[in-house]
Amino acid sequence: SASRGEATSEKLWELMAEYIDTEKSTIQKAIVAHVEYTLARTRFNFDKNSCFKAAALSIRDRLIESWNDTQQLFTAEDKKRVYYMSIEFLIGRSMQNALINLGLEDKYREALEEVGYKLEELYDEEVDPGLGNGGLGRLASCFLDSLATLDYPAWGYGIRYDYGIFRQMIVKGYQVEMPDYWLAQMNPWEIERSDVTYDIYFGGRVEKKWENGIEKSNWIPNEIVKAIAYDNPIPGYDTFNTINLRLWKSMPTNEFDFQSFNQGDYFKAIETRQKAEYITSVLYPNDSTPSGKELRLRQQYFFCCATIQDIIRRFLKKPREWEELPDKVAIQLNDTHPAISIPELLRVLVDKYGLEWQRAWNICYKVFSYTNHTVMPEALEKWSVELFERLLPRHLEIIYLINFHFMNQVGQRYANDPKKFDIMGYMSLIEESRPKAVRMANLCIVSSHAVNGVAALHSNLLKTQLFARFHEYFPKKFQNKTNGVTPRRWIKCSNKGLSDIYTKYLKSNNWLSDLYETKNLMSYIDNEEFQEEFRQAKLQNKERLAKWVEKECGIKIPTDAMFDIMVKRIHEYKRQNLFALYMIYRYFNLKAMTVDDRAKQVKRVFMVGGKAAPGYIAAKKIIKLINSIGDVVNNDPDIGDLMKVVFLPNYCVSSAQIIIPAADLTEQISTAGTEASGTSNMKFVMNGAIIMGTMDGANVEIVEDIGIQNAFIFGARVHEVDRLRVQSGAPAGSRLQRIFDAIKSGTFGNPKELSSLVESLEQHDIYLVKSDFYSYIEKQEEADAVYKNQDRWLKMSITGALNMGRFSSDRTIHEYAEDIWDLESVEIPKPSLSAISR
Ligand code: F55
Repeated sequence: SASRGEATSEKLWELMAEYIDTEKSTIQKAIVAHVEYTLARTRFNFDKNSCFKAAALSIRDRLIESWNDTQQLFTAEDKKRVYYMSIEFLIGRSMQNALINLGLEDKYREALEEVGYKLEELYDEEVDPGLGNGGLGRLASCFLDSLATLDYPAWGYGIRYDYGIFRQMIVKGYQVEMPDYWLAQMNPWEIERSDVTYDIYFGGRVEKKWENGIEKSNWIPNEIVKAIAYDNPIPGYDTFNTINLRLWKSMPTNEFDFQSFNQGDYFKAIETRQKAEYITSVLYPNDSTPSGKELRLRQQYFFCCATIQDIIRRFLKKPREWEELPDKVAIQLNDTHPAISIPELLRVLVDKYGLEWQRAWNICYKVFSYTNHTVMPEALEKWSVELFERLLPRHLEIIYLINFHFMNQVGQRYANDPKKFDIMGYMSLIEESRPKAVRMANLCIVSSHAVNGVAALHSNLLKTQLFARFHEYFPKKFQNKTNGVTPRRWIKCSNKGLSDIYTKYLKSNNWLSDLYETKNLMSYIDNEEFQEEFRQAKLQNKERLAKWVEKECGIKIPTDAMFDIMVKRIHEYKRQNLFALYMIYRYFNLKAMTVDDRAKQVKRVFMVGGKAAPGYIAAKKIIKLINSIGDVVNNDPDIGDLMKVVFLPNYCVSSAQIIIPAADLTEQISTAGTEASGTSNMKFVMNGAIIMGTMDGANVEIVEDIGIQNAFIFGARVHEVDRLRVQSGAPAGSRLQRIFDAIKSGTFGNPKELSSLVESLEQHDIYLVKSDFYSYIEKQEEADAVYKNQDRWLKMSITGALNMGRFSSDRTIHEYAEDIWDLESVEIPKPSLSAISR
């Protein structure tokens, strides 16, 4: 734009500079122009929603400016870029984030106020794009925010689903899933790139022919679909850099069904076209168990194939040696969902560009790296060989070839080991089961130069348990990259009170780009004014949530009660059931007390939010149980405000921004060794909540930094879990048994539906709910005791919040850039407006 590139017209520069200056009137003009000419509404009569859209479009104009400059400079500088490939990006709303990152929130607020609109109300007009399930998808979005903020040359690649994660409704206590057609209204942020399209092949067969003594493979597909790019600008904070999230949508190709049309089978031809469009229709709502469905594999290949073509096209803009690819391109695989990119890149190098196998392999290996997000073996992706062969015959051959070479090496390495064949069987990319299956994690480990877990504990488990053999074989490949979250969205956007405190006492906004700065405020820990401001900020957040709960659930909750919150996907390993058992325990205790004793108890509001995968029966029953507990407790006149139980429907990024800042206590209670990291734990503590939790995932590192005395830690440690599992059929103990019996006898909901929840604990209890129960209730009592001493509680809460520097995703991304990607930043100079309109 203006200050760079070859000058053609001074006038043009002047006009551009005027259009993006930050005068109030400039902002207003842009908005009104969009109301009239983009949305075709009248400037005298436009509603809140058109005002939102017009404002969003005016922000997008600015983003396009910086986005273009950024891409131009990335290309000119020709530095290495990282491509973050993820089948999910849980972006959440964009307007406030964009304004904050551009430094224009106040300007827009003023500009809109004069036109008669409240900025905060416009924020609520935006749909919340839910193109992800949970932590994994949200992590990808926090990473993009940090990549842009740290000026790294980076792109995100993913899928533009028509239907995001389902909208959860609670009907009579049950989860009901509604389709989330988030594109019903225009998406003001995206830019359709009808010029950026690629052909994607499926099916068919592989032809072989010999050329100069080398066997050549030619894939003859029997299906072609088109991928079309949609670009989403991602602005960095306090920088002109704006990076790109490119999401692919599937479309039919015109050429291909020409045949069917010609043969006169009109309906067949239309059907083929619809099948092509269907690929990117819907996000799979499983957050741990892979579906194994053909359509899912199609989605994976579709977005990987388009992405690899796009990356190679960009690489080949200049004449280069293929060996330069790893100097220009790093590809991070967010779990195994994009793993098919590996054989795809090899296929392109070998079949299309004629590289020898070994040469292609050496290049490929340096390009890819893989992040694992789970230790649970049943969550590892596998694809049946039969399906693979039918859909991607050439890729299956390539996977067999990778495996052939790898198995040779493993065989040599363990030549004299009596367990040689067991070891080979375990490390093979192919599971010799019935049906035979491709192990996607093994493919990723073997073909990447780096493999990382997402918290220290998790990364160690990968090395010692899940991938122990691989670690022995490739000891240097394994790394840890503890997750982080962006403080822009998770403090600044969500918690105005706390943000104002930080900026006031630190006398600058620097903490937003260097979260370690907040620990300097520890010198104020005994300062009463500071304490009072912190307390007030929390209270206001609680009032905001109470309003939201009343509106969404019709339940009034007291804001002088302790807000005890657990929000995350519903899973047995996360143990929402343990939380529910504690609610019942507390309710029974209250009921057994005299009125006088009751009056001395800490008031608590228990809140649970989260979606269950539609096919996950046990998870759905847990939702029903919690709602049933609420029905009993909330309507018991003996209890009143002493205790409330609320299920927060449709937990999503935008509701998280209201829920998390309001928590006093947060439940992070997964069985030790099951939660890879967790990221809401970080968001909660940053916002002043205290963790009630186990020594699992990133909890371990959080308490390392904030001090274990500033959290309530209970339960079996990871080294004890295996031993305890052996005894997990043991009886519950009388206090817990009484709760089990109450559920089984119908005190909370229909026992025909809910007894199975109890029985699975009585019989197997693989997540150690029984064995952790008593240490859990002990810690819960301790939490009450501390809460009674509000001074002490406040200090714990403040100490936690101020010591979370390490859990900014800026720190995480910096480590990836240094240790895995070998990436340098490229800062886009801010165009100086005066220089432009000189
Ligand atoms: C989605 C689809 C499939 Cl097939 C499998 C898993 C998922 C998914 O959403 N996983 C997920 O969210 N994992 C979580 O990743 C977070 C980010 O690393 C971790 O903090 C969290 O512990 C982990 O469960």
